[in-house]
Amino acid sequence: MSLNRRRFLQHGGALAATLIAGKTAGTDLLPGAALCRAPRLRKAKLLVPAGPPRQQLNALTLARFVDPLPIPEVASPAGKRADPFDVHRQLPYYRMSMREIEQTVHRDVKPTRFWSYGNAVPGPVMETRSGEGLWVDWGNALPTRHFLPIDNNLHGAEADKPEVRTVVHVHGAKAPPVSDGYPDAWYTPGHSRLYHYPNLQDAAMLWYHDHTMGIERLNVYAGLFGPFMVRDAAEDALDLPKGEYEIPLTLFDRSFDREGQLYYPDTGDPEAPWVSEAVGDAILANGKLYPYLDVQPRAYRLRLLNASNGRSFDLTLANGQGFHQIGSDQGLLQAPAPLKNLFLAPAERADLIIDFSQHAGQSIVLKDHRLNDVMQFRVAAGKATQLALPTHLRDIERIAEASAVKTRTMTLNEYADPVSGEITLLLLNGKHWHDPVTEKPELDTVEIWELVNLTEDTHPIHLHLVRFQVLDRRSFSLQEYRSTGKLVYLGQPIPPAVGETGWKDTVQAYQRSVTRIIVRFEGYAGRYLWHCHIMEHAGNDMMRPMEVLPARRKA
Ligand SMILES: [Cu+2]
Repeated sequence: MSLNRRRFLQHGGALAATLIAGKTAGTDLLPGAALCRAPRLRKAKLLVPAGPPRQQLNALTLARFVDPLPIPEVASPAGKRADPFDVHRQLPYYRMSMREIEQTVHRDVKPTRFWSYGNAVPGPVMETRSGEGLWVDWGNALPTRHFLPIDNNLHGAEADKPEVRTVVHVHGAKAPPVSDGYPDAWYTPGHSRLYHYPNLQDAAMLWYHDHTMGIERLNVYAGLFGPFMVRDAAEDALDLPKGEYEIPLTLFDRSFDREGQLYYPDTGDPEAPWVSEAVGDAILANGKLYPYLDVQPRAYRLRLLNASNGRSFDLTLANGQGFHQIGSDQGLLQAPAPLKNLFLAPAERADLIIDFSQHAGQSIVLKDHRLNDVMQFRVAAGKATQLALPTHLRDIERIAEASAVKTRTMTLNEYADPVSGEITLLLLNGKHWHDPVTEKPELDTVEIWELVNLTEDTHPIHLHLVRFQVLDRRSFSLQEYRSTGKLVYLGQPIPPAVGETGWKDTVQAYQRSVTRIIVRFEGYAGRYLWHCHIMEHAGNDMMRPMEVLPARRKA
């Protein structure tokens, strides 16, 4: 099964895949250049489809700050069910139903068709506490026809498969394999799956989203995602802003047509519509374009999630004001980190404290890349309330490198059509999704994973089940690697940014760098996966199974 082969044949029969990094790497960095300081941004590329002209909406022309920021509702349990590990204990039981909805993304845009887990996109917030498990019945009540361009050449999306299939993964959850939402465990409209989440993990903002083999990128683009908050006593003790002063803020980009409908870019070839990236010009905050939020002159806690298919955000406040990052993917940092900007790749989360106490009566715009307006905070006039931010948040035990029983060196690969230069395939360690499992860590052991990124792009790499720590990043000579297969480093290892020094589940693997992470495989044995979280990449074929083996009995 070879998408790239078919595409190559279309372009004159050339069968040799060219490693795109090698082909285009004409500008190797100077030795010692601070490559790792900031990841290169992905080129925003809006492809225009052939066929009947469908006029794209230019989101930049829309009026700013005319709609209030929606705050997603909190999901309510439908009842109780027994804990599978303790039948005397009852756990909350939720019914989440996927269905087609209409949502107005902006005052001046016609209602948009979305697919949602509730009444809106993002879906309702799941709220739970560490150690308090819950059940979710994820029902598929969607139509049987998809409204976004399926590519039957992609593995798992062949023409013999039903168009509409779903399976839900809670990103960052330490969940048993049967509840993890394996991509092949999809089901069709009219069916549901009951998943149990033990939530034996620290307080953190997780998120649920579709993970269906071959069409995850389309299901998520259609709107199938939402926040999942885990709380715990350590977090409670810090007395951080809560209730109306804690705002879940999910950012995602989209393109729209003039009728207000979602526009997903394609190649123009209905037989092979997959594109390697889908970056839209419209940035939605909790499902609105350029919303505003009325705030008090006091500190707020913002729980940020980047739910974009492929866009990274670089967020700043237009008045130059800084903020504190207090948490990342898997919970609180050891100490608050003062920042002027926040770089957030797809699937990453950031827990921020923004203090408006010095800005009573002002309006402050949140910007992306210092250019695009995202949303506006309108600070009320009146007496300010001060927050004494704790200086210590949580103890983060550093995993000692010496405790690792294995180091895996794995490459990140892109392959391009030699004629058009377009990316046709992406792999991890040169292997396809359906190749035999090669990553088989043993439960309760520590491993170091070296991600050798041979491409020109930053890839956010996510491992299911586990949390990990970022060790360092180091740039290397791609030319040398291509000619000799050896890693020749161009500088010293660069430690993780301060916001990456806590527990992570997604790491930005910078271009032409080796990114090292250290992982303790905890929780459950069984079949999981790891993949790039640019959804167009994961779908073709930057995703690999991972088998966590049972712990060996200690002698
Ligand atoms: Cu990628």
